[in-house]
Amino acid sequence: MINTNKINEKSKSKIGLEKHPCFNREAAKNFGRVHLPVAASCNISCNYCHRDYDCPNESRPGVTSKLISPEEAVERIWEIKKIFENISVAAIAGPGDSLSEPEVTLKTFELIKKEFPEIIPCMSTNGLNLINNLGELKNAGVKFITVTLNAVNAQIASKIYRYVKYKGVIYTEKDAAKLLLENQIKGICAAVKNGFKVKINSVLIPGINDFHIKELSEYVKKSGVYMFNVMPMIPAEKSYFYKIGIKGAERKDVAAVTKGLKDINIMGHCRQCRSDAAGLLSKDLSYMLNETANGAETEDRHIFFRGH
Ligand code: CLF
Ligand code: SF4
Repeated sequence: MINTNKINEKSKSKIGLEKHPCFNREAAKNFGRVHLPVAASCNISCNYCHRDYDCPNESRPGVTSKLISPEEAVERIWEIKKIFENISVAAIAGPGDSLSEPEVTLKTFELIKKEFPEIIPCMSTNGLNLINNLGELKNAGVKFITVTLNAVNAQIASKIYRYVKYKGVIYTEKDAAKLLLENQIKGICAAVKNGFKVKINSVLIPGINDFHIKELSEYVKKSGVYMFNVMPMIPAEKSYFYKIGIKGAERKDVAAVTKGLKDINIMGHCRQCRSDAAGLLSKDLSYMLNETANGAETEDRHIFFRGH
């Protein structure tokens, strides 16, 4: 395990690592994040996903967040700060992919930079369109990026993705996997080189990539990525994997595949939070914001439906 205490205190403070609840377990005790569900569409199709729900790459499967505009995102930050003051991070993590339609995501970050210069902007993505948007993300003040990378082998990746839509062309099978993987690696390398703090999320899929986690971790180590987060797959209802009976993974499966990994900063406190999560990682307050926005709380606090 990398000793994060060794990181120079000054550089920590400059990028905000000391206040990021996901990139720093200690910070999670006091600081919270707010997710801004502005990203509607997705440019790829993962076999464990169904687009009635949030992107399961960083979200709780089966949850549907209400889509909001960039202006409403700013309002959402004001609202959550009234309830929980220690919001240090504002992030975009769905409900689709943050960079499928980058204009909305970039506009949201621009508005945040003007209104809340003290808040750390963070974003997660499948990585297909990362390399094409890094400059704009940097200009918009983004410092923390998470890329979901489920394989570093195109053969394995081709079992995880059904298609990839890129620059107006739809790719399938091995072509889709190869293109996605190439763009993910290019995006990750460039992000690290340009000073972003990068985390890699890998969804653990039994029988598909569980035997591949060690190889993935080797790539993470040599890439200069800051943190590695292995998440158990819970296939969304109606997803391809769900239909063909591929079982999800559990936390104990994650523990088993990450146990022997050395010299790597493994995230052990991820909550697979929803794309509109708000507050401490350990205490989601999004239902309070949703009550305000919707006028009334839905029966199941974890599920409410998109207005589009
Ligand atoms: Fe959100 Fe992700 Fe930024 Fe954190 S979540 S975009 S890095 S601010 Fe955190 Fe939630 Fe786990 Fe993600 S607990 S799912 S790792
Ligand atoms: Fe679903 Fe994959 Fe797109 Fe996320 S990146 S919304 S999991 S298809």
